Amino acid sequence: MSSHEPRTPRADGILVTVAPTGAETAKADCPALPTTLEELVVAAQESEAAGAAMVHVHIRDDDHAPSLDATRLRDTVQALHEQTDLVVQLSTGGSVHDPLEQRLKVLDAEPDSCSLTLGTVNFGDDVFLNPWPFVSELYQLAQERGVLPEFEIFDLGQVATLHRLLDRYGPPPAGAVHCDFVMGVPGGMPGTAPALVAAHAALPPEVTSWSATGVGRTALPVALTTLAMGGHLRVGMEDTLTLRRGVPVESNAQLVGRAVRLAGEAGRTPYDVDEARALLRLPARGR
Ligand code: KMH
Ligand code: ZN
Repeated sequence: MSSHEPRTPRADGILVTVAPTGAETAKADCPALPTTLEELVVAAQESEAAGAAMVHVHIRDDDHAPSLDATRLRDTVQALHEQTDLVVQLSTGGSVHDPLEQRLKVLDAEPDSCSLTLGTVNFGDDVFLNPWPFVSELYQLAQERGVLPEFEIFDLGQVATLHRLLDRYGPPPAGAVHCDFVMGVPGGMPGTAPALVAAHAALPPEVTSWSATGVGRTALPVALTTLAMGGHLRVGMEDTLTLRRGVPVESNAQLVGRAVRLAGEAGRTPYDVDEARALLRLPARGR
C-alpha cells in the first residue's frame, strides 16, 4: 500500500474520546473537575491508561473560569503532547459567553483537531451561537491550517449544514470526516435511540467515522445505542457528573473505564493512539 493511502483501522476497535472539563460546571460544585493544567494532564494521562485515545479540551483561568487565553491554550497543547500520546482536540465552542472572533483564534494554538459545531442551538437558558458565516470561516481556517475538525452535531438540522459545508468547501485536510453527536442538551436533540438513528441516517456519505455522547442521564442510553450501531464513544466530566442517580463520578478515567467495559461486552477494544491517528487520518507523531 502506498504511504499516501489511508491506513485502515481494526473493524473491532473503538475510539474513546475523553472530554474532561467542559465550560459549564463550576469547580466549587465539583472539586474533582480538572481545571488547572496539572489536573488536566493527570486526567488525560489516567484516561489514556484507561483506553482513551483523544482528549477534547476546554481550559480554565486561575479562578477556574472558562478561558480562551491564547498563551494558556498553546501551553496546554504543548503539555498534553509532551506528557501524553493522545490526539489533542481543542474546543472552539468554548463557553456560551465567548465571542466568535476569539473562538476562531483557538486554531493558533496548533492542536491536532478542533471541535466545530454545525449550528446554533438553545443551551439550557442560554444560546450556543454558531451562525453559518462563523461555521464556514472556521472550517476554511481548519483546512488552511491542516487541523482536523470534529463536527459536533447537537440537533438533526445541523446535519444539513454538514452537507452544505462539504458541498461548498470540499473535505477536511486529509479526508477524514469525523462527527460527534452531542445529545441530551436541553434545547438540542434528545439523548434517545430514535434520535440517534435519525441523525445518523441523515449523515452525508463522506462521513468516515462518528461518535456520540449523551449529556447527564442520557450518557448510558446514548453509549449503548452507539455501540449497537457501531459508532465510537465520547465520555467525560464535561458531559456527565454522575455514574447513576446519586453516585458522583470520581474521575474522568472512571468514565473511560466504564466505556471500555461496555465496548468490551460489544466485542470491541479501544484503539491505541496510533490506530486513532489512522482512523482520523492524522500523521503519526512521536513524543
Ligand atoms: N460549552 C458549550 C457551549 C465544543 O466544545 O465545541 C460548547 C461545547 C462544544 O462544549
Ligand atoms: Zn466541549
